[in-house]
Amino acid sequence: MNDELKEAVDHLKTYGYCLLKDRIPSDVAKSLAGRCLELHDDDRYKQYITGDDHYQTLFGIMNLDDRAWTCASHPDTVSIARHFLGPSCRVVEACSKPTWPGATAPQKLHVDSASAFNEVPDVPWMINTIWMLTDFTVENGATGVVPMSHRSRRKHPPSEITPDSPLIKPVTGRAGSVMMWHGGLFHQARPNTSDQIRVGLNIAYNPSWFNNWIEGGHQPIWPETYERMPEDLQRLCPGRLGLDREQVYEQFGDRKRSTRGGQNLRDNEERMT
Ligand SMILES: O=C(O)CCC(=O)C(=O)O
Repeated sequence: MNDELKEAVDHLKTYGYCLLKDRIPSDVAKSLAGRCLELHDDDRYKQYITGDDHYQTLFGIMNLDDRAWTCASHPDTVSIARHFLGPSCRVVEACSKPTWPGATAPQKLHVDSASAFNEVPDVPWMINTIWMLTDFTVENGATGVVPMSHRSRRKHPPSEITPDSPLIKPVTGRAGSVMMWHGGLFHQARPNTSDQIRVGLNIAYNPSWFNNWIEGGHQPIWPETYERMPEDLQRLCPGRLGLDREQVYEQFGDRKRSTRGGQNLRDNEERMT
């Protein structure tokens, strides 16, 4: 690991997040942003979208655009994810997250995938990333983080941290940069008061012991997607292959939401080609 990455690891350890600037060319990032917006607009993918007119998540991008692979297998993010989660960590989801102008309310401040724990572990259970497919600015909704909050071991941020809290720091960067964070960090998509759409590509890395059912909506990698992947990416997506969540993840409790079928998504994709 080079000195720059070591510094990023130290930053993530101390503050709960780090920023890697300009990891893919900005024109590649922007063209992927354009494609993501087309997918959000396409009725065939509506069932894989959560959110409203101002902020959405579209799950399953690894199966829909191979350019997401470049981000998921980027040597720098993978090296940092492996540092925290071990050599067998895996890519579990890539989803696009646009914020449109007029999004005046921020996303709820939250922690990732911690709600099912009785006690939040003191080792990371997720290293999350958001690739800036457009520039991320203070005005257009750059992700806000509460530095050092990953050490709190809370399942939910305290209600005292209100949306206007000075504890929330926007993480800005040029298109092609990526922010990484510990799943326990309090964070949110911020309001978009600009006239530009902000598009992020959120890619999560989990350790092999983590049950991905917890994160409602996460779609598995389809077997045929896996077949087409280069070997280094296959190493990051082992085992859990299938067309929908029920085929792949252990289900538990009453979390039977977001069980939308990958088969339909695949059929739709076939109709497109
Ligand atoms: O879209 C953003 O800026 C935040 C994404 C987020 O909260 C998440 O992926 O957990």
